[in-house]
Amino acid sequence: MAKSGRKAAFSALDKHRKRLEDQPMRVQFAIDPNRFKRYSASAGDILLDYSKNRIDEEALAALFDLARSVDVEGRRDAMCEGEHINITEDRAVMHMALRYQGDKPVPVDGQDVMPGIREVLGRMKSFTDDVRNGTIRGNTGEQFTDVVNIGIGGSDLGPAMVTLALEPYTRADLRAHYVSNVDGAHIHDTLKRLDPAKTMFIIASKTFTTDETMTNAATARAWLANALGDQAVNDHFAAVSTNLESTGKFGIRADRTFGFWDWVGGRYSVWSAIGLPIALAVGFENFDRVLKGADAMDRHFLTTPLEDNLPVIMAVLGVWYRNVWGFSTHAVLPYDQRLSRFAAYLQQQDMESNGKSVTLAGKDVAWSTGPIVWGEPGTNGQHAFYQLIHQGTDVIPADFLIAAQPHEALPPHHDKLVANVLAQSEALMLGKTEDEVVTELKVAGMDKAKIKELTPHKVFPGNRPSNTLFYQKLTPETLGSLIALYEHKVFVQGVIWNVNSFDQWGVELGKQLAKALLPKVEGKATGEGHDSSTQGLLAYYQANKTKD
Ligand code: G6Q
Repeated sequence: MAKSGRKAAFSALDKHRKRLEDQPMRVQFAIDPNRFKRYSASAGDILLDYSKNRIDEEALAALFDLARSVDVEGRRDAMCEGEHINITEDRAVMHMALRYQGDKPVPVDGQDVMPGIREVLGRMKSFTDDVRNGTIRGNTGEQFTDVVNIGIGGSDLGPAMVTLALEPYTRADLRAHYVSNVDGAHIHDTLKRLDPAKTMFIIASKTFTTDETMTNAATARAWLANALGDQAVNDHFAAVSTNLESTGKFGIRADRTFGFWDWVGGRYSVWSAIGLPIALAVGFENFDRVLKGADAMDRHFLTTPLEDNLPVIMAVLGVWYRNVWGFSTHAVLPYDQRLSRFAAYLQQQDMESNGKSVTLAGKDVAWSTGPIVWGEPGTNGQHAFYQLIHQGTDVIPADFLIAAQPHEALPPHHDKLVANVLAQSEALMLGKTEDEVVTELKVAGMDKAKIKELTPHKVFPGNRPSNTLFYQKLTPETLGSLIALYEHKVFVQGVIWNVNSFDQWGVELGKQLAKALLPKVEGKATGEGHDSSTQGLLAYYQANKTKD
């Protein structure tokens, strides 16, 4: 579809918005007892209830028409077939191959990538098995008790999020830590509790050039060598990278180096050897279950008609709110404490992929693209920012996530958690009218004048949209499926917005900027040529960096 075509398509959806403005969800629920049945779908054990959205059959049909008209299905097939859909980096986008469970060849640039993937997975299995069973030990013969993954962005967020999510599958005697920030506090506070003789480091970097990671790796190496001698580096370091020359130069032996490929984007790399710390923490079998769960979602995405396709449904709803209703943020609210880093993970996934303002053809987009994604687990969020979601001036579409079964037998915790998540989405949808508030206050025995004064403050507009994702239990398979679900949602939205979801020039810019400023910060060069703000801040730093 041409650029004007997309713009026209978003405008054409406006008539549906206008119609639905007069039909709040609470009215639609009242007149249609089948609304939940009509607007829910599932994939495996994941149920998506999207009935609490500002939609009706006509609006939804128009949204699926839009997805078809921009050829979501064709673009999806192009991705699977290894086309270089990441056009600015001239790369294929093949993270689905990393978790593919079938036996067909998966060609990229004329070569089947599956043997290479399986070879690395096999090596990951034997390495992680041997560390976990004590066959591979530290330089002094001690069994490893702590693994420190040093990486940032895509080489950190995925494994850190997954390790937290799969806590029930971890062992108390083998802990995973994640160091990412170049702020020395991060590595300092991590290492201060660790014993070098029992600590293994994984240096995770696709490029093996990222400054934060290389700086942290050098500090870790010095810490280890200082305690155990230089020769110990050999036994205590592993690397995950596509740059095998640089891992070798760093001194990491070949049999402790795990490769991946340039057709895996950083934020899509948790399925690759970047998952090594996950496999160490929860065992390779459980890591493999994550892959299997993701593959199951891939099959769903690739084969289910758009109308029943979870990622597509979530994608078109997101486009509906972003481009037709003008809502600019999207909240991810897991009622699952172990998904406490899920929103942060999705923030990268979504905002780095679709935070773009030119089309694939390099022209300015004439419509809004990726929303601001944010969130925290419930119920904690309820005692903080939910106020704004209920009564603020912005409407914030939200995804609630909840398991039917907890991992721990601690009644009544889980029933209470479920009661809270259901109560929130219901309250957001229903709101509370003036009449309801007045009746409530009268019943509470309040006098007329006070009721008049208080009522406007206690009214809730309602009609605030949400999806609920209900799953049986947060198992490795379910987690894999959930991550893949959001990956595909972001992909579909990128197709609708006509942007390249697979490059990240804003991130690359950050990698260059600090390098140029460092000599000036170190005092080896003056700040001349910079704006007066930067010069003033540099001067403040020089004056204060060593002051008592
Ligand atoms: C992800 C981004 C970015 C990247 C980091 C780390 O898609 O490109 O977050 O993962 O900048 O890069 P390296 O793995 O190369 O160190």
